Amino acid sequence: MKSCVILVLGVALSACAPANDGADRDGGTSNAASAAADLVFNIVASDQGFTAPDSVPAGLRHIVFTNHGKKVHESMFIKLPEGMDASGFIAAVQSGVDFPKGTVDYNGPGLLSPGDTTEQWLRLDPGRYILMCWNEDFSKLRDLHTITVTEAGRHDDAPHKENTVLTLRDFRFEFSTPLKSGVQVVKVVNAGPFMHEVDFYRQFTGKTMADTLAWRQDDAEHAPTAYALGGVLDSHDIRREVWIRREFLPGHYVLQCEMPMTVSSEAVDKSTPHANHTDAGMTMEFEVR
Ligand SMILES: [Cu+2]
Repeated sequence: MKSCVILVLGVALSACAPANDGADRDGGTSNAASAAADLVFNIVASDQGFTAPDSVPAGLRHIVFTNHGKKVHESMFIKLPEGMDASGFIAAVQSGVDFPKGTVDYNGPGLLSPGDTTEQWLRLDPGRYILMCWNEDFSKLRDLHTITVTEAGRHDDAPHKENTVLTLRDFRFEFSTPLKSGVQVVKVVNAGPFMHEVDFYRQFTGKTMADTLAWRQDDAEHAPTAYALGGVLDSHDIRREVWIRREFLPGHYVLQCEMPMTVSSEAVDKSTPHANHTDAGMTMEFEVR
């Protein structure tokens, strides 16, 4: 087991207890070491919820997302409309609504395996937000972490210069230059007009893209077939740019967009399957050497 230390607004927090075979090798130590150089906005997921600051200044924020749970987790920023609190949001989701009326998606780190850590830079506007993991059993959702983004203290953290740009298109992925091994900065942009997201997976030895898509389609029934490396979740404003920094080990990779084909504030019958962008072919496989 490796161990590492992340600086949380001046408070040292021990982190990174890998919970599955080898997931820690993807960047826990190196990412955390680089993150310690400046003040970061730390989000820690567990199987019960999130630990994160209650308040943060607006602007381009440097986020470090760590998964201390036993399950794969993500952390979407969702801006709440006036008059809606976290319990109102939960009630809407439990009624089958993926996009409760008036809420605005603001990106966030995508699916991440237990024990792993990833960094991201994304822009937050003033308002009230909740952190949401869509990889959950919504019937059991009780409490969501609420964050107030303040005008006071507004500033931009500077992302590192990107090594490659990943463009999300209708319905495919395009790198400006091939992704290399090592610690890499990936700038993610959306060419639209659809909203998109990207999840990064490094395949377990011998697994195929079909295996990983099957795992993701029915997470509860399948053992993982790949390490989930923390991609970029969707945003209603498709012009937003997000930077990821993490270590990419040599191996076979799969990208996937799980965005629903229909973005609606109406309740959806979850008992029948609904098409998403993966069904429209928005996947990619490639090798990192
Ligand atoms: Cu998509």
